[in-house]
Amino acid sequence: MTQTILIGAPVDSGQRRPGCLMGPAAYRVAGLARMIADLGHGVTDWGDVAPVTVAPAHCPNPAVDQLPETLGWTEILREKVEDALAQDAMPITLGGDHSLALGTVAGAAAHARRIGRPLFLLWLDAHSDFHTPLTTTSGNLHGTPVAYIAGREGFESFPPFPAPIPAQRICLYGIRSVDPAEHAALLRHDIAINDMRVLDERGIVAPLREFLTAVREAGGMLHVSLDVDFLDPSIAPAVGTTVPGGTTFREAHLVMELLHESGLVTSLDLVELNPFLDDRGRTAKLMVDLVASLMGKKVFDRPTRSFA
Ligand code: 6HN
Ligand code: MN
Ligand code: MN
Ligand code: MN
Repeated sequence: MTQTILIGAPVDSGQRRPGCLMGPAAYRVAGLARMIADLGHGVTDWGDVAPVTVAPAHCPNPAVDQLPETLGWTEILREKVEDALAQDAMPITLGGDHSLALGTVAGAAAHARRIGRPLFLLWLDAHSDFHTPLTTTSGNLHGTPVAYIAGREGFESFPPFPAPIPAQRICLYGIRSVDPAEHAALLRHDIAINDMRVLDERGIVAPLREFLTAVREAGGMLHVSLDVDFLDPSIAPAVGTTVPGGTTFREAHLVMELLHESGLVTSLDLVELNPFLDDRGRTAKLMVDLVASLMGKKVFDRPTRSFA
């Protein structure tokens, strides 16, 4: 049994299509807390948090949008996730756009540093989110968290990331849309890039098992950041940045089932759900079902009998 803490993060400053701020409400309506409790876990809902007000910030790249708002979210979410982990609970942050991971992963990293354990990051996403505020052309800061977490330069207006995660501990999974500046930067970093080409060829299981083995052998903590667009848009339409060729229903569940079996996940983000774009709640419900698999829901508790 796991103690979970739900942190509502109605963040929409990381991109420009309104709607992500309704994400936490949609997860609650879809029954996230009830589902977690029914699986036998503890669940406490901290409600929605609000961003702190920060001093005006400047960025040399004029394209960058809503920097002070994002800085305010980063600060409060770092604090909340660190607090939840300090209570020995698993924080589940209900987004909100992906810029919230600037804060949530910082909180996990601060906690990991304090207790002396290495932190690993699994990024389930169509995008690499490896821009810095200096390289982004869209100006949307939801495209930047992995670069911040990996300790890239260009985040001078942000608080220094606590103990940046070495590239070897970061795994991108499901990637199929990378901007030229991100591509060039990724070539200079030793991050595991499991793009859809790799997953098509090797299958969804093998690369994940390899990563989980590395986490286990290092005695690591594992933060999982799940972007709705990891999923194929045909099953998950409620996201502003759909990219064709995403994971199927079963592939995504299998990822969650393996994560559950590993027992390694210590914190989780659910990001980029835009309920305004949803089709009768189906994306919100699918995300809740995926969390159920991650928290141990399965069809049978014993393996099927072999007829060999
Ligand atoms: N996400 N690379 C594009 C940009 O605007 O920088 C898309 C970013 C998507 C962000 O997946 O959370
Ligand atoms: Mn806004
Ligand atoms: Mn993302
Ligand atoms: Mn994405």
